[in-house]
Amino acid sequence: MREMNQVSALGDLENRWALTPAEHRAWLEEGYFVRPRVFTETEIVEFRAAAERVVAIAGSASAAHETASYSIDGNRYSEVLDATVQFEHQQGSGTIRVVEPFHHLDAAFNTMIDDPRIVVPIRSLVGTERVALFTDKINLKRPHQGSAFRWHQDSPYWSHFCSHLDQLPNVMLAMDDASIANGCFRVIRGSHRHGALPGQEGRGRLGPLFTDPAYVDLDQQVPLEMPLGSLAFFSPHTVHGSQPNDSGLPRRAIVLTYQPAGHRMFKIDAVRDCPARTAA
Ligand SMILES: O=C(O)CCC(=O)C(=O)O
Repeated sequence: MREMNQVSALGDLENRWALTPAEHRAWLEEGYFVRPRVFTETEIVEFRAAAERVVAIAGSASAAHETASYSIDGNRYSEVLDATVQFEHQQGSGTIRVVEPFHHLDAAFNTMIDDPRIVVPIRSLVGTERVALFTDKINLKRPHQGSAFRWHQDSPYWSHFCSHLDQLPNVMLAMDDASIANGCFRVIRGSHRHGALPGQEGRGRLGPLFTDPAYVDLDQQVPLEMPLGSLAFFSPHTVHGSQPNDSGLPRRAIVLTYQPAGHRMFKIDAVRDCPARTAA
């Protein structure tokens, strides 16, 4: 009897976090949707602490392995601990802007990847019964120094590596209240419908990864102001970016990207499948 109750409770969880018809429509038509306050403040405080632990070890490893550092188009990167660490763009800055991937650097994140609040809707967006992690990033915009992310799609970045580009949904978790003032995430509504768009050829090595402005309809941009704990789901083809953080408040976020089960991750040569669906 107890076992039956447990199965039924897990089934309820599946139903509770399932994609709604409105979300499914928004996904198809607009290329994104937001679920506010999915994670509690207490959980987010723990994730922030875990994120700062990851940043501290990534910073120490980068400092200890100077030879792992390199520069592209004037920006500094470091390859350490099976992760790519990006530094802020100001000359000589030691402030970390992005760590990708990071889930293997703290147990709290390895558990989060399998959370039904994320995995249940993600299965519908991938379109398979079982899903796996593709890649994961911590994006940090520190007060008064977090730089902008230029308009881009993720699909061109992954296109040389992956043949299931249409099945790589992203989910962003807000670890701080995100507002226009602290450089919230922005999407171009409906831009995913055109697939992978032309990049900016002749604008440095990274230029081709940024979307040609002729294809970015700024009238359709939506700043995703959202309270901490919210999730923003967005398509790999959705053009997105953000403005600098000129405020005195941080804007930290996690972005997870999933794929059909059984495929290796983008930067780590291993398969990281999520648990199977629980029968209702
Ligand atoms: O965090 C942001 O504002 C932008 C994130 C982004 O563009 C990305 O992770 O691809």
